[in-house]
Amino acid sequence: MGLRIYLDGKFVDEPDAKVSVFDHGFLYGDGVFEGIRAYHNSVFRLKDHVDRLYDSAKAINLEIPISKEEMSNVIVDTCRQNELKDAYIRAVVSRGKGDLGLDPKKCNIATVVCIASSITLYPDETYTNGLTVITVPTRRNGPEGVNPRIKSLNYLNNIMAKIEANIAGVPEAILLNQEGYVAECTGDNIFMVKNGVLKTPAIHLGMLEGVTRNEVIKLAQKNGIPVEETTFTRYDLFVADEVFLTGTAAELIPVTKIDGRVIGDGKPGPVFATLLNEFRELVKEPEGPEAVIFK
Ligand code: PXG
Repeated sequence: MGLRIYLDGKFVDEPDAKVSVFDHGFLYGDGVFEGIRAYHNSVFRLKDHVDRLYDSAKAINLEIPISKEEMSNVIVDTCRQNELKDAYIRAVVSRGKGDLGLDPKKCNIATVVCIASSITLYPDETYTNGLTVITVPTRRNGPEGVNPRIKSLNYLNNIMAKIEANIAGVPEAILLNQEGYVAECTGDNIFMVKNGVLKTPAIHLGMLEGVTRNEVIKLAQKNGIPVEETTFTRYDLFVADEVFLTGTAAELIPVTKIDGRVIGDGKPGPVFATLLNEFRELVKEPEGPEAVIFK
């Protein structure tokens, strides 16, 4: 059986989940989205993702035609409809159908889509051997343009960086910000460890404030690992003891080579191991007020 997709108020079969070619999400990349995971019948940090979706929409002056509560129910119901215990969920809100001009005034109502599917992960050995990544010429777009905190449907900047990684034959790219400081990767945030201190770029340097990033910061604090949200360069990454990435899909993934430099001893480090372990514990048996169980 194919997927059941939520589209503008109802669930339809995948072949019927169609959006107009006049939708400004298609014509202009005008819209916002979220990538969310469910573990063991529970949507992970649903509130954080829904809040970020509505903040992204607010920032681009896009009115989402359903409430946050309705959106949360849509996300959970999409998992139920597809009988998925573990899922990768995509919530998309586009400006909706307009005319060929870019003016969003012509779009009467936003299009709301929710897809829940299984997830494709990095192969197991990546978690034991680590990724080889590069920094790329494409810079993270700064807040003077489309603010990178907005999870917009305009991912071309990140896609350019991904293409540069593809051409170099590596799976991920590190983007620097306009000033040359480390920002993030194409779909993941970045962390480094030096002398026992966990460091990640401060949000104001221009990046998406990842849900996973924030969880990892909390887990580090809980485990007595000092954390700094700070500013660093490629040099700091080259001489780091450990580097790893965080994101909804990848969870935590180690990086063992950057621009040809071996990081630390070339193996995933102890801080990474501790935090990955803690993170996997966190998603194992969802409980507490933040767990939305949909069994
Ligand atoms: N930075 C960017 C630019 C992202 O798009 C993250 C960081 C991590 O955030 P979370 O909240 O997931 O911890 C993201 C989100 C993909 C893909 O297919 C990944 C994202 C978005 C869209 C597609 O790899 N990651």
